[in-house]
Amino acid sequence: MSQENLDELLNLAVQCAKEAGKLIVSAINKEKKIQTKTSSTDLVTETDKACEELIVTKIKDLYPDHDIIGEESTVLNSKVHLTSRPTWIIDPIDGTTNFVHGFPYVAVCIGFSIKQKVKLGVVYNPILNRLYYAKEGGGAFLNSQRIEASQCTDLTKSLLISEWGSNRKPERLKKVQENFNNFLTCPCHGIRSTGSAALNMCLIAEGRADGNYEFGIHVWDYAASSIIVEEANGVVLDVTSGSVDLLARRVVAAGTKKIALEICANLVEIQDERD
Ligand code: LIP
Repeated sequence: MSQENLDELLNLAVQCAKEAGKLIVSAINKEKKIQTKTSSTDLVTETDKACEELIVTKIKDLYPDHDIIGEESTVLNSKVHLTSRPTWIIDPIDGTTNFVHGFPYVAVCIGFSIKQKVKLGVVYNPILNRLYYAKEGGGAFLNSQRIEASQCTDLTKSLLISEWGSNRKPERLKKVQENFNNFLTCPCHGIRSTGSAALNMCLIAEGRADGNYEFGIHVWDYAASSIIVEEANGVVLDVTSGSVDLLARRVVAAGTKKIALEICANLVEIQDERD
């Protein structure tokens, strides 16, 4: 795909994210219709659905032959079909629990892949007005300013980010806690959680924190932000230390390869069914 085409697609993704952002801004302080998905802590609202519909309609209008994977149009517990074809990967609201509570870490995520490789990504927090974007080979940006990941190479001087996740099965939670304990006793300087996997990764891209890991997320939570981290000269890996696996439902992101590998080495693995 030529640079011009990639620019066109990036512009479309930004436009879609901004339009969806308007719906989020107008709904965040109002009463919401909340439904649950896989458990009582996995939420969806009418605004998630409206944002996804808006984005999908806009994309289909211009690129009817492209594939689309959207969080809310993916049937629960069904497999995601990420092929080599041009594919848009959409999370209309990453951080739905935050949205429900009016906690301002929510983001529209739009990624685009070809041959299962992410070519561009947009992550937009309309509440805090933070628009992150990147395209392959073009650097990463926050509100038009170039961003760079941190240079930290010492885990004991790092600020990490991770999440508890929405799956609260006791045996799983025990492993999540074990991972928090490992890094806290390492000791890293601290561990933060925003409640949005995508915004966590963007904080790595802008060098506000040094390392991030999360298990149990889905392709729409980390596809767009993965290229933003990479284009900010950060590192994105699978927890096995290999290349990132978009369907593995887990990711490690860091400013440097050393921190990324040390996070991988210290993690207790949590098994989730692949997307
Ligand atoms: C959320 C993730 C968050 C994770 C939650 C949830 P959603 O995505 O971004 O990091 O811990 O369990 O999956 O459902 O708000 O798009």
